[in-house]
Amino acid sequence: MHETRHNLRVDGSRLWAMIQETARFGGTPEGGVDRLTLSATDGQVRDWFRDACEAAGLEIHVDELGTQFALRRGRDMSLAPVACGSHLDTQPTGGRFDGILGTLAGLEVMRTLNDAGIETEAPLMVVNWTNEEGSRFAPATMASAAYAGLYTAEDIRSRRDAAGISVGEALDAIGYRGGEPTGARPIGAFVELHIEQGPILDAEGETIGVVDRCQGVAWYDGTITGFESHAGTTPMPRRRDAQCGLAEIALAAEAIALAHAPSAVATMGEAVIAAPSRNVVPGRIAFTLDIRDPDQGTLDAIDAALRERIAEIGTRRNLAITLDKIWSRAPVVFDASVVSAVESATRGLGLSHRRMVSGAQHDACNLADTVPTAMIFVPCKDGISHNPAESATLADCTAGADVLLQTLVALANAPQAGSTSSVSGIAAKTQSASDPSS
Ligand code: HGY
Ligand code: MN
Ligand code: MN
Repeated sequence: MHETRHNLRVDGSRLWAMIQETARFGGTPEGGVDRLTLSATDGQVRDWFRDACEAAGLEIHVDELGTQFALRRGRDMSLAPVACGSHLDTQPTGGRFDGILGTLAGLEVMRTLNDAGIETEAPLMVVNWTNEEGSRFAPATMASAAYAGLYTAEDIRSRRDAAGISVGEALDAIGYRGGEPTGARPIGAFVELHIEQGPILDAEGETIGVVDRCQGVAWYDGTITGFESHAGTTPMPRRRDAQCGLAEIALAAEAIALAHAPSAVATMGEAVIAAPSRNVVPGRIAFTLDIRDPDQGTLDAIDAALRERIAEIGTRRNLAITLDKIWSRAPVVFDASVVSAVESATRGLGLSHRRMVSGAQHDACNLADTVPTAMIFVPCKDGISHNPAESATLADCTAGADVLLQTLVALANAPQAGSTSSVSGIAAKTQSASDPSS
């Protein structure tokens, strides 16, 4: 039977158990997960994911950047797989759901289809993208960006962490430098389930976010060079205090973002004093800035305003300040047909929902460059994320996985001539598949 049975549902308890079970890899006393990409704990969860996928009859393939592709065969293996998934790496202060929900829900969908004996026309696939977070190695979403052709695998493997370890060395250390060229594996469509990581769905009491866009982002590395001097003997007017310069830059970034309220956000997430000492005026500081907004023109205006303010601060304080944009992603509009497939599946399940823009970056944003892509959000409590207090409910995770199931099967059973029109045909198919009344 080509159609998913519209009463087919995932086993939410089984999904919830996987989320709790994998949280032990890098689990923290606060109940969160600290599992930096390509760390030993990331290696452990990758092994767990590989074993669980193989136990579900999926074929595991690993590319040269360690991304794991778990393939479920379809009736017509000449068709590009319809994929889902997300990431299993976390922030150092990560929670149990960011990335993990979307990856494990994909596995749960495959298990549910196995239990129901349903085979799809096109193959399905669950992907664990390497280094979505960008915390240990920049940029974020680096593996899906390389898959989309935005970087070469060689460039990405050369990126180094604060300890000077390269991505290539870290891949080898956990045995995840795969043999498959990055980007070689076709994907027919990609749907990523993720917690919202913002407050909207939770505040409005909606169950599903039908994500049709993602805001743009710019990451900067900055340095401030002043002059180390004695804390007791250096008169205030003669100081070249890098720390005070940093403080002004942080407040300038905040003020510039507020000037573009309510959409723009600015964050100084890292600041490191070289050779810090309580009785030395700081002379050298490295810092980062993360700027986001749904509009590219606004991002460009913020860039110009930042550079102007930093130049003024440097001149007035006699500091040498550099600001390098090391990564940027323009705002993304997801594929209308896949968004419509998500919306139809959500309606078919009778779940409350709304359209929304993603505030966070995701691997889906890179996939959207080359593959029809959309996202599904579920609420997280108070919008908290990148914090051990990140939490979602079993019911919402289950609802999100059900929308993923219905969407994937409808996409996989729609005619895939590889053209946009065939993807738009998917939406109609989804309507009939998921809408009991049709
Ligand atoms: O930073 C982000 O938007 C993502 O959560 N890594
Ligand atoms: Mn994420
Ligand atoms: Mn994240």
